[in-house]
Amino acid sequence: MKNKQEQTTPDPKKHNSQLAEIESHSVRDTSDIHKSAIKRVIVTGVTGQDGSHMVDYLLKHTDCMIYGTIRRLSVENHINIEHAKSEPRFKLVNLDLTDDYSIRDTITEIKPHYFLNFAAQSFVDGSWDYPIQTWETDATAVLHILESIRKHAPYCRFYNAGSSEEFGDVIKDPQDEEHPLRPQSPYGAAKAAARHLTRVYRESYDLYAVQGWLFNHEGTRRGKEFVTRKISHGIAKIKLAMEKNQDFEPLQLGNLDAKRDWTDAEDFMSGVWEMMNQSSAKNYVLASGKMHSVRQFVIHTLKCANIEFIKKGKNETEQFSTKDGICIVKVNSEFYRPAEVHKLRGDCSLAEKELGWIRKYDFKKLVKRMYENDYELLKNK
Ligand code: NAP
Ligand code: G4F
Repeated sequence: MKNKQEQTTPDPKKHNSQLAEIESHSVRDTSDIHKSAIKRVIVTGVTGQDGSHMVDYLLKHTDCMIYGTIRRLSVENHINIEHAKSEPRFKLVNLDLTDDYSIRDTITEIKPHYFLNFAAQSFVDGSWDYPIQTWETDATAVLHILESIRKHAPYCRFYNAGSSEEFGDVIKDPQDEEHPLRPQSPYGAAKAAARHLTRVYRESYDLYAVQGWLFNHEGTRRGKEFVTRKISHGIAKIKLAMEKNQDFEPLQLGNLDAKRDWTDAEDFMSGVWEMMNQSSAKNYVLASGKMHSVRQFVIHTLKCANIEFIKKGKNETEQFSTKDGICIVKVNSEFYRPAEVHKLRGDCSLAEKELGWIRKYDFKKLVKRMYENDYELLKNK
């Protein structure tokens, strides 16, 4: 693994003096930017799953000063970063990706060494409902970031969160860095456009700009509209109702045949950070190399919950019931998508070889972790 220095836990004494140094510097002064003892990292999307995990990763493994961006919402949603807010090396700043002034101002004010862009309209299904907003957030905003970096902070290393959705209608299994982009959704198309822009800026202006291909990654901070969390949360709720002898509504899902390569989100953070700290910029696939269907995710979660079930029906009539015939999970075609990515499985051998990237959690551990977390959360509510 490269950049070992960045990987160690910071010495608190050294750290406080470095913090004092950073406070005494005007961030507008770029003359000694490379001499600065502490690197400044902008992380967008810190209220979401990945941004918040990246904040935790950087706090634990580096000395960096972290600027986490948030946008104004009517109701605060800081649950994923509440624990980090008291950290002196973590600051919240306002940035909305749909406002190019706010992107430019944030970059000119902070003069970051790294800009890690995790913010996005990240829900594939939603991208058919609001395609323009998806394009503006996931493609146009990336262009604004690249332009601001080029003009105001060309030394800044840029990461954009790319997706296996860009591979879309896949033509080989597993997919590696050579697989063509064949997106199937407005979301996938926007991420593919961002990929081209990132490459064009890297090649035209010699920027360190990368867009990794991250396959699905999940965990206890996953939004509840994504299928894994919808299942872990839905089945935990049903289990608690069963324990209290209460009635419950069945969990309703769409395409159970869809197959994904699911990894624990925490495992991806070291891979992203390594991608940012190579001698030259290169895009890598991060994935587990294992593929499971949505149906298998349901079955493993039911097993974690110790719920015995009988499976019957096919396609739109498929359902999982208790031995007494009470429906637990059923298909609802309302959750089918206008176009589906049927299967995704990543080949991460390049990242393993060149970045030394390794994972801690496999599929079963991930499912167990998610189910147990939701069960405890609901039980203690
Ligand atoms: P997430 O949990 O949905 O988080 C998205 C973040 O983006 C939230 O913090 C959200 O803020 C912020 N955001 C949305 N619109 C914004 C705007 N206009 N201005 C500023 N911030 C905005 O997503 P995630 O799972 O962490 O994914 C992180 C990134 O990786 C995304 O770019 C996603 O497309 C990509 N990705 C994810 C996966 C995966 O499996 N998780 C796989 C491949 C790629 P609010 O809280 O205010 O809404
Ligand atoms: O959990 P999903 O919504 O994730 P999806 O579409 O794969 O996208 C996620 O992974 C991408 C990486 O490949 C990211 F770029 C993206 O930001 C996001 O994090 O759906 C997974 C599969 C789909 O095939 C969907 O049709 O599950 C199927 N599914 C079946 N029933 C369902 C449902 N998906 C959702 N959300 N809800 C259902 O009820």
